[in-house]
Amino acid sequence: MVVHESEPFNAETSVAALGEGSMTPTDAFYVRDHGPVPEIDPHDWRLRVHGLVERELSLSLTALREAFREREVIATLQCAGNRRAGLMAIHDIPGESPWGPGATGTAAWSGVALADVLDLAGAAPGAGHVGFEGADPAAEATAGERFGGSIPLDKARRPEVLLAWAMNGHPLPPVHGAPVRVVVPGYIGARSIKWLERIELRAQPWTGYFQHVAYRLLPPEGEAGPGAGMPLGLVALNSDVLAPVDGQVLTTGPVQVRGYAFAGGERYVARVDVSVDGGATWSQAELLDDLGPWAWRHWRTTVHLAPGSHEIIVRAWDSSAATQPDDEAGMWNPKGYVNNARPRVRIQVV
Ligand SMILES: Nc1nc2c(c(=O)[nH]1)N[C@H]1C(S)=C(S)[C@@H](COP(=O)(O)O)O[C@H]1N2
Ligand SMILES: [Mo]
Repeated sequence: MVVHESEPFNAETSVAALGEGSMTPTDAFYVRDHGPVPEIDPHDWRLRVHGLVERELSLSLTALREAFREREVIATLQCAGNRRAGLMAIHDIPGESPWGPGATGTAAWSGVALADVLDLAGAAPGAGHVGFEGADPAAEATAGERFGGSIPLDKARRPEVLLAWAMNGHPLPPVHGAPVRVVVPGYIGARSIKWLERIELRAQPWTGYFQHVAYRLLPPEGEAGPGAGMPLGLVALNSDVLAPVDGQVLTTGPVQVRGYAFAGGERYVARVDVSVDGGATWSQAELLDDLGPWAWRHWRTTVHLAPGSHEIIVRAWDSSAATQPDDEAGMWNPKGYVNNARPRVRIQVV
């Protein structure tokens, strides 16, 4: 992993580990923590469900496991700051980590459907959003505020949204949210709250720091503040190249170009195009393992290049016929979120 910060721990999956396959091994999966990993005894852990509900609940891990059907979903998590390094190269972003392409990964998550828990609690009239709160206080926010966020009730009722206790067939490791985390496929990673302790049905979206101040897209000249900019939720179509790497020197012969593409939201990756002539012509990459509607697609293609320097450009397309923006500079924003510009890799062929 590439470590950006040791306390709190923040590290991204290396390009080499991403390139090993479409499923990301747990020990290489990126970690994004805003505070220290809380110590939670799974026997004492309770999940409180309250707010605009017909019945308040307090559920132990055993109750969760026994009262509801276990489900598994393969889903890609992607941090809103994935690929921020590309934006920082244009103009500095103080106080934020220079995440490369590895603030994303795909795992098999198992647990119960949030929808089943919500059915038991019953949504009271006026409930429109489901808020989640973790056990970890974060230094960035007002003293004592824990990490949290919300999603619309309509999304919360979809079967793919999990309260997960396992990742890739093993209990969740502490850094990934043990004993139970939320997994919201298609949404920015920040809505997949780790170390979940509280679910609150609300009339309005979460007003805590991590949704009302942070994880919002500001205009280039904007300043962060409560309610400033637009809240990020659904992930935007993105892709990156895993091989060859920028600056690599290759010998003449066929060159395999590989990478990932993630559509986000409820869209899927429809096509990935690769250009080796500055975007004048494009060829289509082969889409690899289809892991279902909530996962990225790895892709690959082979190109032939004459000796000299070349720039490889990639553009993914999604099922809404949208493609990635051409220009990284045009995506710059003060917090460095949503860099989904077409990736470009410069290589030398000798
Ligand atoms: N409680 C809590 N949940 C959290 C966070 C956090 O700091 N605290 N970070 C969020 C962010 S920004 C992301 S991208 C994902 C990362 O999940 P991972 O560390 O398991 O990869 O967790 C989210 N859930
Ligand atoms: Mo994130």
